[in-house]
Amino acid sequence: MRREDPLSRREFLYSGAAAAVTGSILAAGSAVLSAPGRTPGQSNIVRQKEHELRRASLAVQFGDDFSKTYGPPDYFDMKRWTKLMAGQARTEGGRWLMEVRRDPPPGPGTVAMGGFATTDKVFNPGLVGTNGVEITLAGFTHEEDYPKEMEEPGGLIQAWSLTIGSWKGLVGGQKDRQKDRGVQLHFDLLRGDGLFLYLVRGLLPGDFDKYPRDGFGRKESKSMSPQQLREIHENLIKKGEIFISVPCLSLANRIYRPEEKIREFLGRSRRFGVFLTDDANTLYWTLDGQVMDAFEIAGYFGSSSESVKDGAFLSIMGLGCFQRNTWLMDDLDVLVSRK
Ligand SMILES: [Ca+2]
Repeated sequence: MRREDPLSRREFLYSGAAAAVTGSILAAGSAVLSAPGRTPGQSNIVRQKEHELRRASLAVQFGDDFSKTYGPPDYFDMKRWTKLMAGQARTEGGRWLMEVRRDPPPGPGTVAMGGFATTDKVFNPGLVGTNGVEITLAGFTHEEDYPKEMEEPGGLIQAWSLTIGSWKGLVGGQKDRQKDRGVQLHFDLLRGDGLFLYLVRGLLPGDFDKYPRDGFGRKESKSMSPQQLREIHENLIKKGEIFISVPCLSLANRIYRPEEKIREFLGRSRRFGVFLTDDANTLYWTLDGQVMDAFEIAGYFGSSSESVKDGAFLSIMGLGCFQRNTWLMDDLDVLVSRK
């Protein structure tokens, strides 16, 4: 693990392989797909109504209320769940404590990363119909016994993600960058800077001709300072544009600041949802049951239908700068439509 700096932190968020992605994707040839865009001709009220009707008709394909406890050595249901990187877990009081640890000393330092994926593909074969996931994130805790001057402004406090993909792990961590397909909701909490939330899909070769790109993972960015890289990235967010931040195509991005807004967002139990509907041609995310952002991603999964022909995995991962980073979660539902 490297000592964190904003560039390596960015690479960590998306699996540590950012710089290697571009070449292989450019070499993959162009895929036929229409440009993603916000779902047209729908007011939020209509979109919400449609989501509620759709949601009510879905079946729980895979679920966990985390009420069972498990003994050593894993303290978790290792039949249905597969550990990713430094992920550890246990259930306590009917909830899921997902933990990522690193070596001492305590306090902000090297970023640690890990999580869990479903052992099996828990979404519909071919992602037909509607496929979604909802989980309650109740909180994040870490050790407090460290000198407060260790808290450097701009440093990553924590990040958390939900990924629906043909592989286990984050977007950027796919084994076959040409064939694998996945979508992801994630947020990064940066100290003194803000909470950055993203709805993304994996990159395709044609994306580089269509969308602006930030500086992360570019050779020519090596001379830029971390602040310059952040500035380019945040300017694209502020414009509300779809943009490339390798290895992701960022569709929706939201910044929460100042601290009160962040506390309002993360300071209580929130229910996050990611849904693919219309045979995985539309992607949206929900917060406490409300549709937040929706995008047409027609042709994205279709450009590699083999990748999800048996369904897809759900991965839940966390990154944290502390020695003990713990996410408290509950009530996971993988929801699918039945033909
Ligand atoms: Ca529970």
